[in-house]
Amino acid sequence: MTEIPKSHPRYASLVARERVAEGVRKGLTSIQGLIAQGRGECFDYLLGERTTPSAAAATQAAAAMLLLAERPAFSVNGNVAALVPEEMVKLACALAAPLEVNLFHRSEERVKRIADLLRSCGAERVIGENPDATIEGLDHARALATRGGIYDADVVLIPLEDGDRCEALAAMGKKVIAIDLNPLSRTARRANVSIVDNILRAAPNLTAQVRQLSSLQRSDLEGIVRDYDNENVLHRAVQEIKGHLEGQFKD
Ligand code: PTJ
Repeated sequence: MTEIPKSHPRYASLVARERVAEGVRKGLTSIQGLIAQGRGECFDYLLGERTTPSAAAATQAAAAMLLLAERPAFSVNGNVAALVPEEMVKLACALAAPLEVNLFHRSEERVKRIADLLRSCGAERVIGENPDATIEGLDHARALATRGGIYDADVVLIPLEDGDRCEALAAMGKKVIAIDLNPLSRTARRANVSIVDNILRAAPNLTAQVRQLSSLQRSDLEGIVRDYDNENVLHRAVQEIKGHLEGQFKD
């Protein structure tokens, strides 16, 4: 990896870029993952590279929804594996949820590499290497799923997901939580809860929220989910981008 000096004003962003590039070199991340990272970087820049108040509200609702879930499951793709493998394992452990490797540009070799990486980070349950079910409405490789994981889950966390799969999961009656820096994406608009934040910040924030809310009564968690309005949160995210941009040219 290229050594990035800590003093560089764009340190965090450049390190993330290096991690995804390293993911490609190690056979974890697809070449298309570099483009996805670039798109994410652009939206993060527009948001001011911070967790905005609307993202914090979405993160809290996501944590409540996950704590209420009977069968939560987390999807991991090549970008997620490159950027936050340890954080995904911590989150999965906090909720005793399986991590399912689920790829858009699927190759069995890449699935195995990602699964092995998650296990080496201490994951208790990693699936996806032997899919035994298909999600209706999707063409072949993207439809592959695993019973006991995403296929049977009532709540699914889908970071950096494609819009079709988000829609297909929602059509199966699942509650869907997305992490996606683009508030205008089909994924963000179709999910029940959309965390418009960089997964580098969103994953540890979500684990912290799960721990913090875990002592609440079910009725309090249900209240948080009931009061959450995803359309309003996406609208706020766009306003936060607008506010940040206007702030750049104040004087
Ligand atoms: O590993 P695979 O084969 O499953 O492929 C994974 C990618 C991400 C390449 C694939 O799912 C894909 O092409 O995704 P898209 O359609 O480019 O969507 C990715 C979304 O994630 C976009 O809306 C990006 O803005 C967003 N995004 C990218 N990087 C980040 C991000 N959101 C949060 N944090 C990021 N670091």
